[in-house]
Amino acid sequence: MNKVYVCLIADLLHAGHINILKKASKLGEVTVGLLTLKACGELNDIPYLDYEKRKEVLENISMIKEVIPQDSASYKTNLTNLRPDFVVHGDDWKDNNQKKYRSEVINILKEFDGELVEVAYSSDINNMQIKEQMSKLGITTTARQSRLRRLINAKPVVKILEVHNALSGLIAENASESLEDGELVTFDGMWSSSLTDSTSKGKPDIEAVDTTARLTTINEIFEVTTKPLIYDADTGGKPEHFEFTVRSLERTGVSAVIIEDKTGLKKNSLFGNDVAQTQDTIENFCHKIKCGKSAQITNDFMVIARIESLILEAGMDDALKRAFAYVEAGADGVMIHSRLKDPEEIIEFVTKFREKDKTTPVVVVPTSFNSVTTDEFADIGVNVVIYANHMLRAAYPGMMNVAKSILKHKRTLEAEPDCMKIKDILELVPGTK
Ligand code: SPV
Ligand code: MG
Repeated sequence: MNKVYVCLIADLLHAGHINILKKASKLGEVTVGLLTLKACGELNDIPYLDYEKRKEVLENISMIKEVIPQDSASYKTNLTNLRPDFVVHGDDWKDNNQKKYRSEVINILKEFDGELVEVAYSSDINNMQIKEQMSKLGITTTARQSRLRRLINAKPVVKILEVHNALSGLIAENASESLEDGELVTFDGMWSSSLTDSTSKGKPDIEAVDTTARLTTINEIFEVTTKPLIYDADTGGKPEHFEFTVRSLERTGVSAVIIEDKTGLKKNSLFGNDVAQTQDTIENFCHKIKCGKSAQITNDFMVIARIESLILEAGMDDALKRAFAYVEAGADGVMIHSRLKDPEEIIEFVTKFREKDKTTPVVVVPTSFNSVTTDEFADIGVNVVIYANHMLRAAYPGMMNVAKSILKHKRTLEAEPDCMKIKDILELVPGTK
């Protein structure tokens, strides 16, 4: 009997999959290599269902003899072990982000005279279209909230974009870029920044905008988006107040909160020691983390501890000591911050932290050390990169220039090239017509 290998995610099974399996089972005994969450992450295609649930469905399909895990987007390990006579795949991978894996499969099959059989892919039905339709329907609070943990587990690095209103939320939701190797890149989620939320309300970043106002903004963002959101809760306030914040965030569907280990009147970290800022004691901050963790009611919500030792020039040893203490106290992740342009101290922190702790998610906010790419952060063991203020910083100069131009020219003719076309703004938000 010939051995046939088919690789699947099998999240949303449809007629296209059945067509491939029919073809495969005619050729011999079918082994399905089911992509694990990590492998799906490499393809930027995070399934709704976990591995075991997807496996159970496939195991009950009579055309399939066996389901084995494929732990990487590359077929290499499974094909080398199994040495199948045939690999069957839809022909859509000739031009999509799986192109390079297709070439690899062809080369591996040559080693033992295997053959690649490609089935014409039904263009009227595909996963991406189904997922797009589903996301248009919206998302439940729980599905959005749990998504961040799934993304962190699945992807080498999670990319988060700052949002300060629903319109910037739409950018985080929809912006995409096709890279040279065919990979389509998008943002994974959103950051509600204390700096840009306060600034867009004309207030300083000193915890002057209360949680209710912050949540109103988030609800507006959530009305038009489906991606997960990380909330910047500044110091988290008093532990007793932080417990309520955690509950409110969870109820809204926020995935994670980041609190920083400062106390007293909070000032933005990027001032560093140029303004008076006090770091909390390890003991107090651990207590606050514990209060937050015991207040949450879902398993998925994350409390992430932000270490300000490098910002306040308290040294690397202090930063590391705090990181380990905060994890010990129950933090689901650590964020390390720096205001130096040179990424050296961030790299040193992450490397030293990873020597002792291989799993706790590490978050960075590369506003100052902006030369490092997301891929480079992934390579040193960072899990989440937050682009923390760029949407608002991009919008403000554009608006100011146009306002000045109107004053100068006493009309808008000269400002038009710097403005979006009226036709485009009318069509920007679906349903305007
Ligand atoms: C924010 O975006 O509000 C942050 C990051 O807390 S930073 O401004 O760099 O402190
Ligand atoms: Mg902040």
